[in-house]
Amino acid sequence: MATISMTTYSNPVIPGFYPDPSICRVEDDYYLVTSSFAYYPGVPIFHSKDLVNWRQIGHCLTSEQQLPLSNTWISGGIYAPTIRYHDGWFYMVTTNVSGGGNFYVRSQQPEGPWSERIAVAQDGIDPSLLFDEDGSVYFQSTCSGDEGYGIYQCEIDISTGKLLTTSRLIWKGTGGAHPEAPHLYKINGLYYLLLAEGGTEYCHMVTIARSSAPYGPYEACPHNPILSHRSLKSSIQATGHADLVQAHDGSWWAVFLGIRPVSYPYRHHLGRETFLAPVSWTADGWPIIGNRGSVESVMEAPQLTEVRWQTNSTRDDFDDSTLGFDWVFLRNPDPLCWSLTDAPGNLVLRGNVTSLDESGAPAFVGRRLRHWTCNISALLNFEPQHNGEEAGLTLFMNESYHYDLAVMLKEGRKVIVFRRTVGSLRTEHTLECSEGPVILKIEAQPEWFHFKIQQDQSNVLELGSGESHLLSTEVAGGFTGVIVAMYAVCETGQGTPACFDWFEYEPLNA
Ligand code: 6LW
Repeated sequence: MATISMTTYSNPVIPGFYPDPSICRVEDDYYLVTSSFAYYPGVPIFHSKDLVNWRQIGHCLTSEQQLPLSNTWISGGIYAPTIRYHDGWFYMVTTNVSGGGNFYVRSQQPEGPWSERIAVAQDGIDPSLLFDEDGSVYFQSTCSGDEGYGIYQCEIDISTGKLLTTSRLIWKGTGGAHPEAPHLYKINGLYYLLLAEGGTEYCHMVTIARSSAPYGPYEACPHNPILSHRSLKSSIQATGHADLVQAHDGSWWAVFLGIRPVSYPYRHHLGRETFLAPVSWTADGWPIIGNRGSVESVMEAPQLTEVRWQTNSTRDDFDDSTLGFDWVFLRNPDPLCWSLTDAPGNLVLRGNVTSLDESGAPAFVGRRLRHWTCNISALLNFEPQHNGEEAGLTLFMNESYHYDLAVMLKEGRKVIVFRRTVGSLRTEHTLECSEGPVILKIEAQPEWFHFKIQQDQSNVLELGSGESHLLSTEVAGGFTGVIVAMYAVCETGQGTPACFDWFEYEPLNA
């Protein structure tokens, strides 16, 4: 670990589809979790010593018992998580909107293993926890209850998740749409309730209120919103869904989600990403995020000793017995569809009947697209035997919006297919392909993706390109971001082994 003093840092601190961040501190260690929706394992957890340099140390949800996802839609599954530390235990509370509702898992080590699900019978999403000095544990979530839509709270027995009190409305926010993402803090004897309002798009904002008692009455901050880019023409938009943390040097910081639209009209395809900003306190005791509620791409760094982590190699040769933390499956994976041992040094995928157009669990191993400009490539050994079966790479936003570059058996011939699926529209280009390995290449630029192949050291051939904005959230909808994945499909259900020898992801002018 290198340690140097920092002067500035760049936002987002965790690029790519890592939304709804929540953070906690244990002495001089920081831990952060984000939403994961229909991807598995769920709830990635990151570690930092300086709030700027983050490394993923695992996932909180790594079993089907913790995370049942079958047939959930792509933006279903796991919504916003909260991570808190108390009395030697880490708690991660979240919602599976596709089964089970609010629950938490706990662990004495942040890297896990985490416990089985502990359900909490309060409705809604965006759950959070406050451990009070008197031993009370307050559970908040945003829901529509018998007192209308807003932030509800109850007390729970943290050893069982059981409710000890009824759920009561504590604040409806300042009047913005969708009051959500509550976090309750006890600071200098007062209870501060942080919210997101306006919806997670371009009207997003962070608001706050405080009270001398946990159930209120809450007085809204006169400086609200304490963070919003809704009226700014900034390269960073939709800032909201924040969590506060006091650093070990006493300074205060906020992590929150934001988006980086590529061009105008605004369209973003990397999803909602995790940003960092300093928090200042007004003379009348209110926190303000960033520069009077706005943030920049480059900001003054925390006065903490910088600790950089060894950066991941740009190439994965699949020589390990397990997949790296970057890799995710789409819903709970079929164990027969992937292997790191059938052909050592390869990731082997076997297509099942689920195609990329269906909400199931295809043979699919992917990672988040985290840069506007990067070169992606993979070496594939695949001699398809069943007509129609294919294996290759996909830039996947959801089942109706994805670009695929694959080796396929079409009418008995081995071809390369470049396919664009954009809503109800589909285009397909094919090119004859000889036997033997092929390198599949995707060159990502801010506004375009270029799809190329190379065989036998021959020249690189471009099959086609696709606009990034057609895979953007504004076009495709949902809460996720583009995933680049290796995949395989076979209508017979027993696909020919597709051996990915290596996968390379090289950011350019990051
Ligand atoms: C998250 C909630 C939200 O739980 O979207 O729009 C949900 N706001 O805060 C998924 O990110």
